[in-house]
Amino acid sequence: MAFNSAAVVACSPLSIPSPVLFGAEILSLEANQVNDFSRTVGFGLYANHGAVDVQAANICNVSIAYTHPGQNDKVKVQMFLPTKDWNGRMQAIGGNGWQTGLNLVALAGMEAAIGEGYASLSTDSGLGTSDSPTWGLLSPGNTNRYLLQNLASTSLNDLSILGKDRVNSYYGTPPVFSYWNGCSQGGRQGMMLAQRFPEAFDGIVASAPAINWSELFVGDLWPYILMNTMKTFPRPCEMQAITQAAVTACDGNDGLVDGLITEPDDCAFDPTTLVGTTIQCTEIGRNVTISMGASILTQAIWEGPMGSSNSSLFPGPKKCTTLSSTDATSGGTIALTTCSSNGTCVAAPLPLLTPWVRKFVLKDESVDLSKLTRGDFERLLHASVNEYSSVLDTNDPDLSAFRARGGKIVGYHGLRYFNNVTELGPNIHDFYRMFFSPGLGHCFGGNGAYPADTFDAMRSWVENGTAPDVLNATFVGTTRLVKRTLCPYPLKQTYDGVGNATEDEGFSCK
Ligand SMILES: [Ca+2]
Repeated sequence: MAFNSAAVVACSPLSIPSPVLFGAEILSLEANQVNDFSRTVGFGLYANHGAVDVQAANICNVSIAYTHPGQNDKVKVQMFLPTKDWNGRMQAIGGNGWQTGLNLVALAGMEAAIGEGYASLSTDSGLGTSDSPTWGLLSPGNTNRYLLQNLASTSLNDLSILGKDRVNSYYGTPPVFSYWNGCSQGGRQGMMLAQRFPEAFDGIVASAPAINWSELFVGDLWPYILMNTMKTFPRPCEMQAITQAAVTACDGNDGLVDGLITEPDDCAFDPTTLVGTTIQCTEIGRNVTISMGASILTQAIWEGPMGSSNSSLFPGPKKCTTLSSTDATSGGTIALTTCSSNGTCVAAPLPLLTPWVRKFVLKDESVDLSKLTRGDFERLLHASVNEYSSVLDTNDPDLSAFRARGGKIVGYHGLRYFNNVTELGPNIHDFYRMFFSPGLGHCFGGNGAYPADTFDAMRSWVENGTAPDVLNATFVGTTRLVKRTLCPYPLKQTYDGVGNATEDEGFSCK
């Protein structure tokens, strides 16, 4: 894509005029030339892409600080503008966990993006880069609503406007195409943009989006509530063994024994059949026996939270999904325990969720969450949705404005919301495609295959009208399989029994 490189102005605050942003007051603008920047950004770090080797890039590094007058906030936006070899496009990088961007992962994504020629950018939404919302409570009983609003939505549209404006100031032309790239928090941000600010980006990648935040951040506390009320605290090895047995039992249901379950909802495995089974527990170096408590707990977590009338409050995780993790920051519905050297274990709430419950729902950091009853849980879930759904959740199925402006959305996982959009109108695949990878963890990792071409598939769709019929995914950290083709939901990856599955032969989307 050609642009007149002679029109590029010097990388200096003097030559880049201060931007105008409605509702904001610009506090500062810095611009520094950085030359010969090189870095290898590894596989999985640049969301929805493969690895990128950045070689001797010259960029203009622009930082903007601004405030929304009256809100006492200070938002930082940073942009990397390739001095030469700009590809004419802008790519905004989303956040993860409690961070909206500009953290180490987002910065790695921005650096990888300049290696591909993009003008890249990200925002901290005024939150800084702590991985916990230290800003959440102004005083006991009083939440920081303005910063929550920044996180939820406001800073995202600001980023698009500032980014396009800075690109125009620096290159003398606005970006030909503007893209959002995110997973998890970044996926939620992408869906917020599509729903509330449809003009902000031409194309959006929103993988593993946290769609129903207000429900999810209480709902995923369910295993913790169950463990405490059942007084059952299984070791990680016990939960891993149960999950592994479930995968083994249901693996072949999809026609191929490959360690992956294509249709977890169809897995009828009963964990209580394992009670009394001896397993080797590597974390303590001896054998343990699978308990009735751990089996019942597993079944209850898979079923999802139940209310006082035994009705479902919130859909559970797919059956046979892993309920144990050594990575406490991974999020999701897992039964996390911490065990002392004398062998006793206690339930550990997920670090991602506890600040939400304490600061935003209860507004009191002194509450002992281990004392919560099932009734408390039900009330908390209702309170969270009631107060915050309209602020944070991205479950509005009406994407008609984004569709009408020619926008395209691609991502993997996040299928329940896709069903809701489908109900509003036909031909959803004309602008929105989501893919499912059996066994793939949250954004990256796990046993499933990772689709590193997700972003480029979206870009081709926007620019050439080439809709992605499949995504090409690669298994990471395992030698048993190499690659697997992913299908756009609701089509399912089906193995016809012919061909070498390890070479991705014999699969079709049906
Ligand atoms: Ca299988």
